[in-house]
Amino acid sequence: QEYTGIKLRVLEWSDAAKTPVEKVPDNSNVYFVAATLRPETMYGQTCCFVGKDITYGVFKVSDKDYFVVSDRAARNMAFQDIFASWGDLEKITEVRGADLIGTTVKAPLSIHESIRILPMETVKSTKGTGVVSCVPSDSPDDYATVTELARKADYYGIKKEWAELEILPIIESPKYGNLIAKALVEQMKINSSKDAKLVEAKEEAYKEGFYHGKMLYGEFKGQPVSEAKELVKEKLIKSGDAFNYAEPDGLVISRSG
Ligand code: ZZB
Repeated sequence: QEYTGIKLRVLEWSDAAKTPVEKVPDNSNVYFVAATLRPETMYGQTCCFVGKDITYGVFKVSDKDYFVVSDRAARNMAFQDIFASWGDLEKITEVRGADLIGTTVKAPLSIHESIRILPMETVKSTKGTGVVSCVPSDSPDDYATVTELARKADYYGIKKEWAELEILPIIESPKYGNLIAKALVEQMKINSSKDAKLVEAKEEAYKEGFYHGKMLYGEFKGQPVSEAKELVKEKLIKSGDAFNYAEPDGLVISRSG
C-alpha cells in the first residue's frame, strides 16, 4: 500500500502528554504523521484521530524533528530513508493514545489554523501510522465519528466544540453533491461509527470522488479529482509537509513480526 504521510505539527500538548514528552528537547518540531490515500482532501481536515489504546512512540527524525507514530510504522519508515540513518530507530518516549487527546496540531492545507487530536474507536494499530487525518466531508468513517464524538462528548471525555469544526466542501460529485460523506451516511442511515455499512459507504465515496469528483476548493479548483490528487500530493511533498510512505502487505508484516 502506498500512502502519503502528512505531517501535523504539535502546537500544544494535552496535559496528560506533558510529562512523557518532557524527554523531547525544547524547541523541537514534533509531528503526528497521518497516513492518507486522499491528499487532495487535506484542505478539509477538522481533527486528527488516534486510537485510545494504541501506544505511540516519539521518534527522532533529525536534530530538530520528531514523529509521533506507531512502533510498527516507525520500523517500516526506518527502511525508507525517512529517518536520519537507514535502519536506525531512536525512540525518545512513548505516549498512550488516550493521553494524547486534546493536543492541538497545525495540519497542512487545512482551513482550520489549529485542530485537535481526538479518539476514534476504529483506528487499526496494524495499518498506516495509527494516526488518521479526519476529513468529514469525504470520508464516511470520519463523518460518522465526528458526529458521534459531538453527540457523546462527555462520554468520550472531550469538549463538544473540538468535534464541531466547520466541514468544508472540497469535492463536488453529480450523485452526492458537495459533501459526499455526509450524503452517504444520511442516505444509508448510518448512525454509529461502528456501523458495518461504513465499509460499503467508504468504497462508494472513493469511487464517486475519484471518477466523478471535481475540486471545489484550493489551487486546483475546477479540476477533476483524478488529476488533482497527484498535484496536491506533489505540492505537499515539495513544501516539506508530506512524504511517501509505503507499507508491506499484512502477510509480510505478520511473518516478519
Ligand atoms: C484522509 C481521508 C480523506 C481518507 C478521505 C479517506 C477518505 P483503506 O482505504 O482501508 O486503505 N486510515 C489510515 N490509517 C488508518 C488506520 N490505522 N485505521 C483506520 N483508518 C485508517 O484506508 C485508507 C484510509 O483510511 C486513509 O485515507 C485514512 O483516511 C484511513 F476523504 O485519509 B484517509 C472514502 C475515504 N475517504
